[in-house]
Amino acid sequence: MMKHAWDNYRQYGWGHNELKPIARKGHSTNIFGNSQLGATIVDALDTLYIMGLHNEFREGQEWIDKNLDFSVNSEVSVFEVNIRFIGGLLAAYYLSGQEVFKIKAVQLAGKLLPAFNTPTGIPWAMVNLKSGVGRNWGWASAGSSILAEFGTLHMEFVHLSYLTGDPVYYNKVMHIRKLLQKMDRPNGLYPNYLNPRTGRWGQHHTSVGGLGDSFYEYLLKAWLMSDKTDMEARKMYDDAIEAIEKHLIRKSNGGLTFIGEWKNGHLERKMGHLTCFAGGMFALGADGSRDDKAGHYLQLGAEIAHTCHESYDRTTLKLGPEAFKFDGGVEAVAVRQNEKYYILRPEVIETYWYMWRFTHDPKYRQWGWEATQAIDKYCRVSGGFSGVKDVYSSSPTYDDVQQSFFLAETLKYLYLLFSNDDLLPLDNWVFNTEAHPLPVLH
Ligand code: DMJ
Repeated sequence: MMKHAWDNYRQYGWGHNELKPIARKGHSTNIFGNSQLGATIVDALDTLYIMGLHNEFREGQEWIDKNLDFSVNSEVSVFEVNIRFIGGLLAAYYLSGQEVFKIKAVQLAGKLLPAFNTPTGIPWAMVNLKSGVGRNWGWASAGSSILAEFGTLHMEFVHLSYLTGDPVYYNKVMHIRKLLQKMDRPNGLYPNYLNPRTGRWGQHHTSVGGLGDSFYEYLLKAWLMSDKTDMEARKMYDDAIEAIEKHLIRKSNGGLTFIGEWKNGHLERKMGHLTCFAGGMFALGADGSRDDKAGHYLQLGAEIAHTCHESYDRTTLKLGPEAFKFDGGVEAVAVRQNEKYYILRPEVIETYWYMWRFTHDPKYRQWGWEATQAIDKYCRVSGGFSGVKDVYSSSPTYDDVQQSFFLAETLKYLYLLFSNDDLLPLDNWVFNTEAHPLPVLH
């Protein structure tokens, strides 16, 4: 499947950010700006390396060496470029030892730094790589920056300081952490929106899915990446998770544990596909948890994995919808038409893989195999892999996008699920939110 995805991108989309596998041409979205930055190449590199696809890896390296240029007049998402490009380049560097990846990662990081020039030091969501001018998404509450965006820079920036000896990157992300630590949190929850001019929260909406997700993930992973010495990060994670469990996690009438969303004092009984990553996060954070609740968090991870598997199993295609409800007799099923799509996302498989590593219960491989077969049956087209618009329809239509995270994450987690534990052991490696492995800094 990796060969099929890569070879078609190579043939029809080379150098573009992503591939349209049906139109057989390049594709891009506003997160990458208007330049051809080869997002799929950078995102896929470490997966190619891990799978032993060394010729393909070399092709990617050559393209990066000769063509990847960040001095372009293009406005990109700071978060997306950090997790996919800086994360991808750093992982490729650590795995292969090739200097070019480190050099490119540092060059790119330099281009992101102007985004931090705000009155509070909370970065803008977007920055122009040439002019350094930053701004926020028009749709975000009251000109706010997004928690999951400015809160998902820590791992990569700490590694940049480690590799260059320059503390500038470290200082930027520690400043964000200190600022967050000082703020009042309604019910102990972090709202998704924070205004970078005033330093005040925007709308009180809390989510462990889109807009919030990887902020919590990076608190835990900051601790793991520091060889469990960064106790401040661990405490922030523990506090946040306790509040989430109290206010957001519920059991449905049918006995399915789900994580809802908090909107202005009201719990919305809806869970996103993105939220399913949290099963793996709870399992990963079990060891070292407060009051010796390791068994509890492993169990919570297993319950989320089960719920997310149900969201796949209750569809026609056996692929999970973008969001599903637990309301009015409905359990783990999408209700609105615009929530029925599957865009090759990794989160459910990511959770299967973590649960497999921690329990070796064969059901996780079984569930991963079901997902593999469904993707290969319904998302494979002759020009690559495509998302589908309705997982409840037996004749789905394609969205004609092969997302770069399909190669970075979905296929990597599947490969790891069926590999031995000594391939990237979790004692030595921490995966960034785009599944790029970075070493623990002992
Ligand atoms: C990826 O880019 C990352 O996993 C991110 O944290 C969330 N969304 C996509 C995949 O769904």
